Amino acid sequence: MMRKLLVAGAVLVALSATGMTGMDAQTSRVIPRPSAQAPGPPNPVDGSAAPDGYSPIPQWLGQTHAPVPARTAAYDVETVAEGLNGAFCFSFLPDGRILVGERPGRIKIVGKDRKVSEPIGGLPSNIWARGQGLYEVRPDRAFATNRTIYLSYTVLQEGTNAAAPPRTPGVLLVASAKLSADDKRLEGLKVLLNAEGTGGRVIQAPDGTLLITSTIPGGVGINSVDWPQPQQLDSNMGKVLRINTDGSIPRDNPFVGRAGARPEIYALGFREMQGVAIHPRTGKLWTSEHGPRGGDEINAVEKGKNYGFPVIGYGHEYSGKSINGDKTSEAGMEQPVYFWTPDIAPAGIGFYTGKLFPAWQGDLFVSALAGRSLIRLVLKDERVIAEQRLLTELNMRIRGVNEGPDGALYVMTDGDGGKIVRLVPKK
Ligand SMILES: [Ca+2]
Repeated sequence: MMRKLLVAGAVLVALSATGMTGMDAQTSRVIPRPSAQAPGPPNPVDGSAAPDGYSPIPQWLGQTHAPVPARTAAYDVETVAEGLNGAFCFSFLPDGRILVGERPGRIKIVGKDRKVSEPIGGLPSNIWARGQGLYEVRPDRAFATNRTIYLSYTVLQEGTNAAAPPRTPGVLLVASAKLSADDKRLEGLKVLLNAEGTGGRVIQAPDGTLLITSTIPGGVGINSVDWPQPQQLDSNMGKVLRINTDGSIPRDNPFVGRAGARPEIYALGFREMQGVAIHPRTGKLWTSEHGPRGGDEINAVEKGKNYGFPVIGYGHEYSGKSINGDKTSEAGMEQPVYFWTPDIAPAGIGFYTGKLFPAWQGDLFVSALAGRSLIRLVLKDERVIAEQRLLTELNMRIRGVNEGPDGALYVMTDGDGGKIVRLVPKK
């Protein structure tokens, strides 16, 4: 099985080296996937919080287990929306309404009256949602005038036996569409990129380009050493990718023109990034990343750089085995800004710049699934100087966090019966 995939991969690399580019090459390229999972309990794709006593040594004081902050703020929690099912992402429309994507393949809008709309129509009919699905729904920064939104979702690649698919068979596509004037349908859907990953998010950079995270297979029974794609420039998996909003490749991408390298690649060496945010001052992409077992990371991503996976890291295989002899650093590979071992399973992240909580300005907030909390990281440039866990009183898996246009902090919970709540200063 693995050999067949490798041979197919080699043929396709040869094809792309002959100058075959664009969607034809992307759809004909065979993207490796793990074989089907043995019957048994569900795969904990969001990571395992099981501590195994492994406690890797950080590169500097404060790269993990930072002290609690000196300044805190008291907050009240108000419910904004309820009854979400499998919500994965949310973002604000310019008028303050909230666009929500649910992973089974539904987009809903939360009105200013806090009512949740029916799912909007016109989504791609070929979304593969069994264990994968819709990962991103995000308005263009000029949505008010162009009505454009960007989506990422998984589809079965050509030739997959849908009756007996491999594990995480879906490949990640990025598309644009326009939201109809009555907010009821997507129109003019256009696929922009085959990002190849098992999942991933999309965010618009300050220069207008789209930054995409493309993840590799993970979970119990999958060994990191079998998935070298994050270090391979002929694969889009395990990367941050960068495209223009029409799907074309920016000419200043770091590997444009390099033989055998995918021109979409912006940075490499990642595992499973579920959180993306643009730093409000530097304009740099920050990501959250699930490590395999431990080694969950926050990274500040720079063009052309290598973030190390699976060569260096702070986690173990799910089996408990070490990865690459527990190597945590190497020349030419970037360190995470911060890491957690054991894992918290970080999902959505957001910077806070609002006026309602002066004590939180400039902080990064991280949703934690297994960690069942909202984590506040106090930053000094690209170092963490304090860590605080909020919303532990909810005892829920937290899926997403974003600052609202009103300066409140909005937080979304995971699973069925999920909700969006708003943190405001305590009265
Ligand atoms: Ca890393």
